[in-house]
Amino acid sequence: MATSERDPIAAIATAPGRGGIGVIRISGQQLAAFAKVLCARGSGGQPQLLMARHATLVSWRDARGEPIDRGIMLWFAAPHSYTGEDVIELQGHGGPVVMGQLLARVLELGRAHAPGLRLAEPGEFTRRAFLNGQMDLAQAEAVADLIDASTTAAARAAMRALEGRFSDQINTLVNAVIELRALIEATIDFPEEDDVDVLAHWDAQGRLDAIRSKWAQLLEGARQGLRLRQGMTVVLIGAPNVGKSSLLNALAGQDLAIVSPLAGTTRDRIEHAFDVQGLAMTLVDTAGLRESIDPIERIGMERTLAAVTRADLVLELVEADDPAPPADRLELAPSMDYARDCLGKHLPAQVPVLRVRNKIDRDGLAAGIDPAPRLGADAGQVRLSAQTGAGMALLLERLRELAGLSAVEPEFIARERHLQALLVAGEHLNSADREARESLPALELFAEELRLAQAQLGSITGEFSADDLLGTIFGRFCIGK
Ligand SMILES: Nc1nc2c(ncn2[C@@H]2O[C@H](COP(=O)(O)OP(=O)(O)OP(=O)(O)O)[C@@H](O)[C@H]2O)c(=O)[nH]1
Ligand SMILES: [Mg+2]
Repeated sequence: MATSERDPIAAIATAPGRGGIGVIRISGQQLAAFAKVLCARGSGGQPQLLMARHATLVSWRDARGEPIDRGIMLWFAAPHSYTGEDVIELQGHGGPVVMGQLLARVLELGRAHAPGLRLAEPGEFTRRAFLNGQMDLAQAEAVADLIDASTTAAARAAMRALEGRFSDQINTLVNAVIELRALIEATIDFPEEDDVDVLAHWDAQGRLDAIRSKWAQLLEGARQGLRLRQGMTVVLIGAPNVGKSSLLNALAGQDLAIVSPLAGTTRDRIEHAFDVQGLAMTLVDTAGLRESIDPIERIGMERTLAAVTRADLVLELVEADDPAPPADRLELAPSMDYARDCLGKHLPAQVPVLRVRNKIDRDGLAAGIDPAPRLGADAGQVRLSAQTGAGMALLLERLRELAGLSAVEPEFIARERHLQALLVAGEHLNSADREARESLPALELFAEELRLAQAQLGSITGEFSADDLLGTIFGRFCIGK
């Protein structure tokens, strides 16, 4: 960070736009004198006393004495504040002009009374909270995830991570690794002991097994938390008229896409984000795939295929009475030669395909779900009617399952960074395990693998963290947080 970590900083903390109130936040060291200046005169024109954590009514005026706004001021003395520094909050009326004027006045007064006062960079308040030990790195990330949460389940999981549920489990694991390391490293200095005996004496294998099983649990938790954070993109594909747009409308609960008995109705890609029992899902309706010479329809099909390449799941719609059995890869009817050639090129091998047999009402069939008959890309099939709604609940259940979310809500929210660190830590734990099982194990190597695993785990909570990592993390925050 180019600017000083120690300068006082100020920013509008509320979202841009109009709102009932707007908040300006100031953080820095030794801001008591500045706070007094900012609340110099109360509404009655009398000098005021500012009490920590008490609301004080203040009128703010510009340099000529013209009123800017009247609002509430709060004072948090270090270290009992969000950042761990002295913090001042000004709550005024939430309009962009009045907030802008008030912020300008704060910066102006700061020149004389808060040397170095400048605008805060994105995430800088939270960065200071982390650097001052108010929270660890995983908790700081949870702050941003809470603000960004698009479903209730994601918000709850972010809040639990913010309260330390994830960090506590990481710390428990780190402590177990440290303990085992300490036992082994203490014996390395006594070469007269046989290495195999040392490992057996401390039950190194038993301890390592316990560490690895705790690690596996945490990895699964992080996977679930990551899915919750990232959501899932589901693309609807199929021949024209199978009812893709009808299914989108049914899932979204509103008429988003035009439905008609004419084949080739949808040409543009239509996206809708919604909440499937806590999972943020983006559903993409696409142009039906068929042999066509219509140039616009062909562009639509190109877009369909492009959408497939970034899908987490493909819903392949067919008519309920379609004789083709579910395939272990996406296979299209012979009439869709053109699309098959393109899809073969576009479909990444790992994208699971869930076949949906639509219009069961027309054929008098029952709603139902078939589990995936084989492993691989085939995710099974669901029989339903987008028109009557029969079988829709089964589809939603299957979607959640395919998203990898178990019936219980994920315990905490997680990021790709956490998952990677856990995976690398797991590799070191595996190497330690292999070493311990050697007929002539080397204690140094065993201890070294534990140390590397510990460093990876520690990077999640920020115990070991590089400056550029902090830049990446906090740079994505909003200003004022
Ligand atoms: N009976 C019955 N008709 C359905 C069902 N779902 C869709 N349809 C009808 O099938 C026709 C085509 O539906 P759409 O949703 O427009 O199909 P589409 O796959 O989006 O078609 P394109 O946009 O042309 O690719 C419409 O007349 C729908 O009313 C269903 O579950 N049962
Ligand atoms: Mg359509």
